[in-house]
Amino acid sequence: MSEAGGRGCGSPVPQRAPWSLVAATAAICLVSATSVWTVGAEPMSREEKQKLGNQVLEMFDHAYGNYMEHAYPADELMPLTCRGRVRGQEPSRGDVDDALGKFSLTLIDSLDTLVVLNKTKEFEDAVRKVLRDVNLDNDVVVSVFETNIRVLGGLLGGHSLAIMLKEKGEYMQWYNDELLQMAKQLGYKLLPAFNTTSGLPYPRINLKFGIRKPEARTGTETDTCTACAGTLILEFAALSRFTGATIFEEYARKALDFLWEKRQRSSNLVGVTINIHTGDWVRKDSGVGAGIDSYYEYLLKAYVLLGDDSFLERFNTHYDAIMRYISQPPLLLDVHIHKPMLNARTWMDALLAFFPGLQVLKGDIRPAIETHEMLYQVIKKHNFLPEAFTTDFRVHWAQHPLRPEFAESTYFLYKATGDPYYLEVGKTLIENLNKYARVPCGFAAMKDVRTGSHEDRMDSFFLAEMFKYLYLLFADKEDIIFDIEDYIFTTEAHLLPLWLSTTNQSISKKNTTSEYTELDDSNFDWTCPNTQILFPNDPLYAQSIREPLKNVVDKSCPRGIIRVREESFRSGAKPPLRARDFMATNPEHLEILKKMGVSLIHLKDGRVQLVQHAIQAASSIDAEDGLRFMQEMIELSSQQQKEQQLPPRAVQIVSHPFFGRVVLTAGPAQFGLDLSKHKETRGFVASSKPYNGCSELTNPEAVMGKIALIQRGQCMFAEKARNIQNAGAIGGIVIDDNEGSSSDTAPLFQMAGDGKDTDDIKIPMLFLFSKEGSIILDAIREYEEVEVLLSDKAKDRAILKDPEMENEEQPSSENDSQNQSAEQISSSSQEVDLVDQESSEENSLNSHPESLSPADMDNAASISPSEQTSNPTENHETANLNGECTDLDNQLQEQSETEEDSNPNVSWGKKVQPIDSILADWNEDIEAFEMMEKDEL
Ligand code: DMJ
Repeated sequence: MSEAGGRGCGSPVPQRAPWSLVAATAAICLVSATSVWTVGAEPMSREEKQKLGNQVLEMFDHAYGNYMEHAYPADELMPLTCRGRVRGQEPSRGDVDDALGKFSLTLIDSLDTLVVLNKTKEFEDAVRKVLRDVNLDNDVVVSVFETNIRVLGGLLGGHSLAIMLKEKGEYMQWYNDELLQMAKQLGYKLLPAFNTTSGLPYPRINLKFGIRKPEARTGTETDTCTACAGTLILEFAALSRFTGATIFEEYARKALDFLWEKRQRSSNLVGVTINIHTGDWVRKDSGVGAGIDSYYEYLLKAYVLLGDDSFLERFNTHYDAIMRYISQPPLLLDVHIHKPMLNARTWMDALLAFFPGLQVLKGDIRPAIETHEMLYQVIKKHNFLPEAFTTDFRVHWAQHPLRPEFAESTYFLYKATGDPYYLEVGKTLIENLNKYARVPCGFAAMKDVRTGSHEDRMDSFFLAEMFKYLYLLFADKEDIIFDIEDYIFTTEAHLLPLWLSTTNQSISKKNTTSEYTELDDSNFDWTCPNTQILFPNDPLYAQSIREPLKNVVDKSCPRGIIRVREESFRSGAKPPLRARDFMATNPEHLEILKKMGVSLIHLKDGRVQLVQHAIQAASSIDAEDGLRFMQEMIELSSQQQKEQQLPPRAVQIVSHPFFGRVVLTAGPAQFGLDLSKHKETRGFVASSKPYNGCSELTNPEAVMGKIALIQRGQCMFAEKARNIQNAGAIGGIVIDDNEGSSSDTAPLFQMAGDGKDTDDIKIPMLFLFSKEGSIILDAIREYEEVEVLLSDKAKDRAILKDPEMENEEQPSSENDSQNQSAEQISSSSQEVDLVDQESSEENSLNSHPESLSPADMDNAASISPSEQTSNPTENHETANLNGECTDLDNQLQEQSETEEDSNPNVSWGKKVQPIDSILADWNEDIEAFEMMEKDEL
């Protein structure tokens, strides 16, 4: 046990005012609960836990080994092309690349994971490599936030465990604080970012030239995200306390003080982005996910690590607001900081999955169990948590970059409850990673959880966090060579020792302002002390909380904004009219519209337009309902637009040595066999001659019965399709002729017909960008015979397996999963049903003869004061899920193209303008709704 009294998963120094003991008691809960579980989910045997732990080790070796072999010293591994990602050498992915500083990011981020996973020898080697190879002085602009949590945190975590090992006397005997010296060097490099009047850091810095010098190419930004400015204290304070250089902790505290000062005083919430010079909130929406997440996390953890009450007081004030406005169990929904009863969006992002873990640390177990269970239901439906999903659990953004937040919360909930259910959850996560994300050269992010297609990306946080939490979930105390309870996890899961709380404390409180109102403790009735009693008395407690949520995802009905004013219910008033229920021919509905200040305008060309004037509403409550109704309509219309466009398809390489492990994102065609309605097409590939497929094929014997590869260009897609079909091909893959194009950076591409009847084309046609196409072409060069599966969704590898390949080498984890083929087959077919069910629900809704569907409204003429608001897929200035700012165009926008621009009959996937609206008279709310879809992902 540490000097700081570390207990549970990092507890604070228990020597404070009584009410500040909330977190301390939470930690006590964690310990007592784990030892009392007797009934409920079947306990997991020690052997099974060990087996799963070993599986995690094998998976880590696969990820780390491939990074070291094929990517190092690059920052990250590109697992599909099996090479390193070097910034500047790959097409830019926008702000995501700001994490890459040419400093061997993945190696540094993995350091303390090696020790947790008992790979001490490898740790020693890795530290030597960092000291020998890593340069922190590159002329590259990096994100201050990412560099802090991943690199500074990685070096400090490495240092913390290096000195622990050295003290134990066997490993690292040569170590002389070298990692700490590097951390200090990096700390000084980040300090110029804080040169603002507010003390909030600039979002980016040039590692070599700092900020604002001409060579720096950065320093003109005015905004940063709250998490970006508020997620420094753990690393900076640790750096100060390790080194005695107080400046780091001072700067981080000053930034936190400023954010606290700027909180919205009536709601006690903070917005997503803030102007670093004026302190004005730039984005006034507020949640617990992207852009804000780790600000809250660091307030509570700063209290735990530094023992400073002011941080707990701030956290509790915010937490009270979160539970009052944002938490709508099991959902967590963004609201507007000035009008916190108004939801700012109708979807949630995947980053909020860390929140149940934080609630455990706080001691508030019930909502943690509820939200976690809801997230687990979403995962069971899609195998992974999509980057964003709606309140009725449809996919809003289908990517999944192997984020660890859900595993993190699972670990903390297991620690808190001791309920073996959470071990089963962890087992599912392991199985899904092996089944769907594992590729021969590491683990690949999911490009689309619906199709199972991959992205050539394995982020460093996958090694820093995912394996740590999964391993710890199944580990017993004796499986780890040190006491994990003596450390606190940073947001990147780096370990900082709790004894820092009593070291070099001189900076403490020097700059931290204090201005609080005592909290009403009844807000925390259900916090740890209660739980402590509940668990021993009722071991089924967690299960009883989960039970009502078991079908929350599958049985959920489509819904838009879910918050309905409490006072409406209290007064017995009818809930407000929902956009989805609205029928233009229903007189009662028209009456309600009028009350809400919404008028229906019938345009000359037969289209209908809705306009709202808040001042014409019968009351301010009706005006608010009207605004919400308009917001729902906009959301519905944009949703429907998305649905009108064809979803991506998958090309899965099924032959040796891929065995279905590589899944490429493919663009659909608006003609030929529809893969979503028919069975997939499987066949060997063959290049057509001529390669552009623009005339009768000269090698029909080669493509007969195969899937023909054709190059894009020189004639219409439909013409290519006809030529290969005439030659006997069973399908076609068009490969982009623009070298370097990739689905990682380009929007989805749809192949349109030629403006004529294309019913004669019966074979399926898919489009691959050049990078994905090269993966197939390279495979042909290497293995000659390459078999692929064209489908709407990657198929389970166990089903795909060619009997002839039965004896081929498989990773051990896969062998395990293959033994369960029967189970897998049934679960995958169930999933298909769910998808069908989902789409048929939507069709029936839209085909209602009387309803004014959002599609009708899409065509309304624009009279909106703000055109950008009306089309949520255009011109998005956003912050991404790591809390950075990015442009969403590439991700949300979908293209549809033919080969020739000149064809007048072709549908170009032009954007249909969604409903335009006038939202005058209520400027503040207009801003809130403008923000709704412009969110950081
Ligand atoms: C990690 O880099 C950190 O956890 C950060 O706080 C946000 N999330 C990513 C991984 O998803």
